[in-house]
Amino acid sequence: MNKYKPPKIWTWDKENGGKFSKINRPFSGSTHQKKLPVGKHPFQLYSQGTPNGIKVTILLEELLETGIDDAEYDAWLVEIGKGDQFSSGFVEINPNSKIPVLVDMDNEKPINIFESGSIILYLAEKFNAFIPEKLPEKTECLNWLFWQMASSPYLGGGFGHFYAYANEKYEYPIDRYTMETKRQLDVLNKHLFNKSYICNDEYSIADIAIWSWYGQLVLGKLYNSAEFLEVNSYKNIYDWAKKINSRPAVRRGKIVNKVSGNENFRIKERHSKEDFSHLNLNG
Ligand SMILES: N[C@@H](CCC(=O)N[C@@H](CS)C(=O)NCC(=O)O)C(=O)O
Repeated sequence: MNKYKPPKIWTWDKENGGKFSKINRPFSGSTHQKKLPVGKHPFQLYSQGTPNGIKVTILLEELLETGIDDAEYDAWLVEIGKGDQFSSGFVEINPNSKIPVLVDMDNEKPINIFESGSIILYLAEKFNAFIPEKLPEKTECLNWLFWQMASSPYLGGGFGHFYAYANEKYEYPIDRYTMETKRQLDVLNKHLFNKSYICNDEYSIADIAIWSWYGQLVLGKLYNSAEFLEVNSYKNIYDWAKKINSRPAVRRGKIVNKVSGNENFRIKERHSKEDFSHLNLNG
């Protein structure tokens, strides 16, 4: 039986907290002065290749794939494990100190966009692509985009944190968040029954957002948890995830700003399509 009794007032214990204990703090703001680099393209992305980060690089690569050259971008690495998200330059464009952040320079005054859902919605609307035009279909797409934004914190911050990152493993939070993660997988698996894509049989930003978390999870790419969660039992998600994984833009987008995994399939920074040319991304 755990003897912990919360004190009257919580105090910050710097050493207690697992993988991110050295960088997370109970307040906001910058820890050091540093300007952000700026490249030559219309979009400047400050990010890391996490599931939230790759939503944006996948969409930018999809836009480029369809011939929209105005979606050219520089992707700068913000290494969150090293605390780069607390630089003065980063906090100026996102007071919440979380990647990804996109800056649209193609405007009288640059537009800062944070929250991955807001970024991909902005891009889809700006280029009128990967989002349905008519309100009923668009609403269906946004339902699922917001579903992902609201659901994944239970998967990442809940399940992923306690199952994979926490120093000590506790049954209570792992049970609670595994239950919720499996419930979400079941919702998605049922939704994808007899469907090619998340909304209206049309590949959209909802697919990109959901694939980055739940697609990768079911393909065994997150938290070393495939067996524990029995991801193979979610057959409709698996088929959909495989299909999306084979798209050339997804193959490029998912490796941008990556700092972990196979070293041969990582692009630290992306400044042009040539950055991928030495890689065989067909396998
Ligand atoms: N809801 C936000 C979440 C962003 C987020 O949590 N980013 C993580 C990486 S995936 C981060 O920057 N973590 C750094 C930190 O917590 O200090 C979004 O979708 O953009």
